[in-house]
Amino acid sequence: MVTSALGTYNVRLYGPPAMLTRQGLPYSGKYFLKDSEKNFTFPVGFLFGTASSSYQIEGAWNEDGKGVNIWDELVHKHPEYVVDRSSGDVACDSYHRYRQDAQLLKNLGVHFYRFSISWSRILPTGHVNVVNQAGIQYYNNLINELLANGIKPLVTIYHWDLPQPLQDLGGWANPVMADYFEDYAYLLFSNFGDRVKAWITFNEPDSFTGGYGTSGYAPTFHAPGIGEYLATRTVLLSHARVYHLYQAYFQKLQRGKLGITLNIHWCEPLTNSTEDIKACERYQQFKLGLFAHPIFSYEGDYPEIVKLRVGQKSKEEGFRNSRLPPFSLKEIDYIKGTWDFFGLNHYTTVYGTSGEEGPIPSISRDAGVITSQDPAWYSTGSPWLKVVPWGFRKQLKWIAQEYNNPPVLITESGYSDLPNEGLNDVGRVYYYTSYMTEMLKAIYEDGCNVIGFCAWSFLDNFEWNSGYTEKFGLYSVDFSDPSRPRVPKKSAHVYSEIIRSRQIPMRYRFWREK
Ligand code: GBH
Repeated sequence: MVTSALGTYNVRLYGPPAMLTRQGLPYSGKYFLKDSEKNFTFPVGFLFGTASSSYQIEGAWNEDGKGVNIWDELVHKHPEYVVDRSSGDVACDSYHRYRQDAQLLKNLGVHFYRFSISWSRILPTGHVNVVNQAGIQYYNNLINELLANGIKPLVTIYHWDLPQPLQDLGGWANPVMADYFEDYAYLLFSNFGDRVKAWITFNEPDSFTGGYGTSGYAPTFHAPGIGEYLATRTVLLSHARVYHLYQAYFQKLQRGKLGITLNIHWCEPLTNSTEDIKACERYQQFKLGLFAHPIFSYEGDYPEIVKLRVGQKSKEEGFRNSRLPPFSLKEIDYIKGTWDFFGLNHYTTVYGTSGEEGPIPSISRDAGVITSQDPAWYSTGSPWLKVVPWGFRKQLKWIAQEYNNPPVLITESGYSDLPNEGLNDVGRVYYYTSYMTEMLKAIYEDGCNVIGFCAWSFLDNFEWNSGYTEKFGLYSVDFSDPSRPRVPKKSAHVYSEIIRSRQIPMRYRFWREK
């Protein structure tokens, strides 16, 4: 039995000492055997899981009293936003097939399953005035089924599917949303907290706040350089509210852990010029630091460089105040330290060079970095996703140095099938084995405090604006068959072997890097 930053698990815990500091990396690695065998073995207590999200897998979009959320609304009213004009109306039908899902997860051997709760399924109006008991029942069933199969639930409270009635009030651009998010979280802790011991408030705010700027994500509200910052502010305050709520009313009894999941690509300087090195640092600060600095740094608040650049640009553009609304000292203090672990989604790497592109105003111009990728890097089925294992190690080291080595849980990492890759998904096998090898180097050689790894995704599913054209699953799903059969890909077998042996299998240790 071990108690890690993720809760108590039935494995022994052993990890690198947390002795990195902001000043540097004093950790020498001398406590770890340097032989190659050790370097391909996971620390005892390291946890494995796989992930999904409600809108992407559940289906049953209008069943048993569920309300309409912003993705239902987008795909029904504007099917042109999804390349194959598909929707999550049925998706993997996990609403009806959760028992089978739990069985497959058991076969995989994962310690935990990361899934998200559909706010509208529980609160159809978005508010607590109407509680949909069928929704509560569904998540009770899922949680109980997982626990019965020896799998711990890791619950994401918000993975992008805001109730439409709350969007009609402005969604995350409206600070009042913090009240409603707190009400919703209170209900979740009260109903599920006796069995759920690990919570994530938000999945990837950098992604979904894009829905207030330039991206095709719901609510596709276009206010670049303004909307994202308004939403960011509300999301950070909402996260802090829920952390404090849990500490004040639930922690003593339920003893769970709570964190947030942030996403970031590693940004490698295109040249070794000072300008490019600085540009890549800005990339980290604008995309990760914007959310991580207020929560995980000693000082709190947005990163200095972000406040400085948005302030300057806003002035140049004729705004009276910075487009990045400031936090009060009280708010800075309130947000700071609201974490038990750092959830990280990491997929890929980009090159960064100093320069400005995009609309005026925009976050992209505020950041002042132009990104590209190397055509020589291995491709996947997603244009943005290249297989760059070494970037993962650098990213982990950056986080350890910047935020004093917090416990990092990899809440997502994954690969989308190349066309016709089918069940023999060797590209995904390479992705996972090479990324995990780099992660082990970060743990053993750099002293990074990585506590677990979660593969995105459990099943092929509804990949947002890409519909069903990009497949991230360890299991393939036949979306033309009403019974949505799930079949393990080669990578599912390899992942399972890794979890059971706690090692990178010998035959995958010698990939040549590109
Ligand atoms: C995650 O986002 C999500 O949490 C998950 O729901 C999703 O299924 C998974 O990854 C796979 O994508 O086409 O150039 O506009 C990953 C981060 C940020 C990646 C936005 C895609 C759009 C790139 N995503 N990005 S582009």
